Amino acid sequence: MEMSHLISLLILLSFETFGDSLRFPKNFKFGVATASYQIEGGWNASGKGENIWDRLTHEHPDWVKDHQNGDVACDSYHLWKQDVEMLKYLNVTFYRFSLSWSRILPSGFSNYINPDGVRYYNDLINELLKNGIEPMVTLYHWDLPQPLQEVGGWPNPLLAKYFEDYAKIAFELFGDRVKTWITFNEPPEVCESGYAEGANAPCYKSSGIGDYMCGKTLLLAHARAYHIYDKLYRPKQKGKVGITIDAIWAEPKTNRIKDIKAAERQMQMDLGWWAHPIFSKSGDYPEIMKNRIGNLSKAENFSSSRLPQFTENEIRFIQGSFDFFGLNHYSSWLVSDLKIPVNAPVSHWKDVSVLMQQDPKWKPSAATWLKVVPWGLRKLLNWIKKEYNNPPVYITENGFADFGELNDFGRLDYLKGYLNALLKAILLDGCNVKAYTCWSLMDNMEWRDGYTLKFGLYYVNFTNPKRTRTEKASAEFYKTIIETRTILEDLEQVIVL
Ligand code: GOI
Repeated sequence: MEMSHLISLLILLSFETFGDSLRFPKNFKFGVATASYQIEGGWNASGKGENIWDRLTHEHPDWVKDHQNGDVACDSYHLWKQDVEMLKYLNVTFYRFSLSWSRILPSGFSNYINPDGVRYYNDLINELLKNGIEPMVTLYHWDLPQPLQEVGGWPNPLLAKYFEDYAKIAFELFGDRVKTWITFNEPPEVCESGYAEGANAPCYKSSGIGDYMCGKTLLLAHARAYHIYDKLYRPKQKGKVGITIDAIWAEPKTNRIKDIKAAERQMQMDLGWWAHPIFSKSGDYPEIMKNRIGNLSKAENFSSSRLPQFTENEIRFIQGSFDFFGLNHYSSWLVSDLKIPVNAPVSHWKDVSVLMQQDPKWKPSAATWLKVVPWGLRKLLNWIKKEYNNPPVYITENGFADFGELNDFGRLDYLKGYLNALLKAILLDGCNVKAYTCWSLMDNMEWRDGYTLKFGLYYVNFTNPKRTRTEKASAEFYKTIIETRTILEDLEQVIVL
């Protein structure tokens, strides 16, 4: 008997014993996620334009840990039928994937639509629907068309309009079949990693300035896409539009007031930066964010706040532009207050002024930033509930990093812990969570980590030209959760058996 079958047998057996555990609500949805640059390959296939990750990895191969790139990745540009078979096997309700902007609009602008790009997504969407799987589509998962970078990228306010043009075309082309749209994946990463820390393409380093310009454009771009859908497409297509924000849980390191305040400040200035303008009653950036950056800017002798302001109309335009709250969550940090001198270089980190550490007792993963802290998810969901009046939340990513083992018990344990915490948040705390998405369907191109870190439920052989996919133990485990709508409590014991 194969190992994976043995495991699934043990899982099923133990359900006999622990069958009474709490269940996910009937209409709760389970899915898995991927992103275009990370899986598709076909980087210049049939008319696709160049994007900022193509440019970065081709010009600076050394930027990526293993000097690899997404030219072929999982080759889903060709192997999408296999992907759908895997999804079918997992029994997911939905599949979250992203569109490659430059595959559809090679120049980034709406002047020319690439028919082969459109055909690719039509084929994928139709195959999903044929198999009873709902498509959940992200419009922007970090692969900006290069021509839009040449004019400055997201800090350029004009990009909001070009994003709206692109979104409109996507709604027009696919909206008859796609009913869940995510405008942006992780604005904090787009603006912080891309324009402040220089970690992700386009690798700009303008912390405390460029990131805030980027943020303003992104929030307006999101709202434009939301409103154009509302006006032109919702009446007929009847879908939902939201945004996916990534957040850590910031746990105060001590119970001193200044650390409790620091942790709250961290939540407001990283998650609240994006969520407050859209999901709060009052709209606009959180007060604490406007005040701190405004005061610091003055002390630093700037003529006005480094945080560019919205007009009253813009505030109203952005406020309420959601049908759901997309949340990506992986891990937690211990946060304490940090005093940074006024004459220190300008940065977002200086604006927030906190120290972030991880508890050495937390279980590690293959990624330094990812520790296993399931209760952090429950606290985060409760924070969102309280702060934004319990909006419908779709968890659009959650997952674990290892080095690719097929018997991925670390991932299994992570999923068990986080799904248990989620169940408690839903059933005991009344958090309005409607969906859960595991990152990722399969191992893929992990941005700057290349192929060194793995998040997949399926293993992908990247040295085989056929990019063969093999199911891991976690795939069986997740499938069982989906089918039983409950979580096995005593998994470790079962495996020791
Ligand atoms: C997802 O983002 C993403 O959507 C998927 O595409 C992706 O595949 C998936 O993640 C898995 O990666 C140690 C300041 C090293 C600068 C500690 C502070 C590096 C850099 C702690 C704090 C953290 C998930 C990078 C959300 C960005 C990875 C957010 C997870 C880099 C660190 C840091 C650190 C820091 N994060 N991202 N980083």
